[in-house]
Amino acid sequence: MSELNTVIAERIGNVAVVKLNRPDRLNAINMAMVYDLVEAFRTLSREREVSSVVVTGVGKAFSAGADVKEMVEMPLESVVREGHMPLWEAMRSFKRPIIAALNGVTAGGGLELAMACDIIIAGESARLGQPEINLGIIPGAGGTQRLTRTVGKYRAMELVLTGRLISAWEAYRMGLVYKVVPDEALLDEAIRLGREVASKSKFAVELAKESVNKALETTLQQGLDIERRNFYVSISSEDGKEGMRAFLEKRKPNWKF
Ligand code: CO8
Repeated sequence: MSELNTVIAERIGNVAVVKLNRPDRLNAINMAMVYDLVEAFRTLSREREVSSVVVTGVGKAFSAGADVKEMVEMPLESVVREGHMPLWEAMRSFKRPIIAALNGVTAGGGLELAMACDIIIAGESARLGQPEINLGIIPGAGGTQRLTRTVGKYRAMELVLTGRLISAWEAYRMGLVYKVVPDEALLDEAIRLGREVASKSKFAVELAKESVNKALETTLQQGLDIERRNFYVSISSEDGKEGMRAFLEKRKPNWKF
């Protein structure tokens, strides 16, 4: 992978690990990091063997959000023109699962980055929230939308209006993270999950990921239509036929795609 300054990207077998790497700024997301993340996802999307990506932070934070020092100086025109959109587009078009492993403070744009991933797992010392209100601003990349769809209006409203950071366990009880593990086990657990996904048909995983994500983006009927279409595709695909035959013949499937 080409030289990245604010992100470390490495491969552990079929799983890629992307680490936000501005630990002295609690991995605050500046424009350089936006472009490094875009580059990392673009490169990984071309690497066929990579079956899933784990995103985590170096040091004691996942990310404390957008870099306030940079943001306060940005004229409106630059925010609108350059903004963070390339990052969300790169993640949205990435077909394989992205697992967020929250290793500490996950705030503002940091939580929005986590919520743009497909699965969120947290170390027990993680603290999550949307503290933008304390800066006199509001969330700008999913903190009022993805959060509300995930935890419901009243919990989201409390978090967005007070800026309170919650513990990993409170986030778990809200359904905002799927699992809490001891801090020292976090990365291993995220990679283990990535490896488990790697053992499935990549083609089926892509169809499944797209279908689940549509549940948050469409009406129920549109989501059901997409699910049905993807189901038809899966049962007609080579891997689908292979998986069903392998089950009937009591052997391990041999995935091609
Ligand atoms: N931006 C820039 N620098 C930061 C940020 C940040 N978001 N967060 C922390 N830092 C810096 C601190 O200024 C400090 O620098 P220094 O050592 O020079 O004083 C260093 O990182 C360490 O931070 P703290 O000493 O404050 O660490 P604590 O453990 O005491 O506190 C907190 C941790 C509570 C997380 C605290 O740092 C904090 O409140 N940070 C700001 C959190 C915040 O308000 N985030 C929201 C930012 S706005 C946003 O994210 C909008 C998103 C829009 C969409 C785009 C997303 C990509």
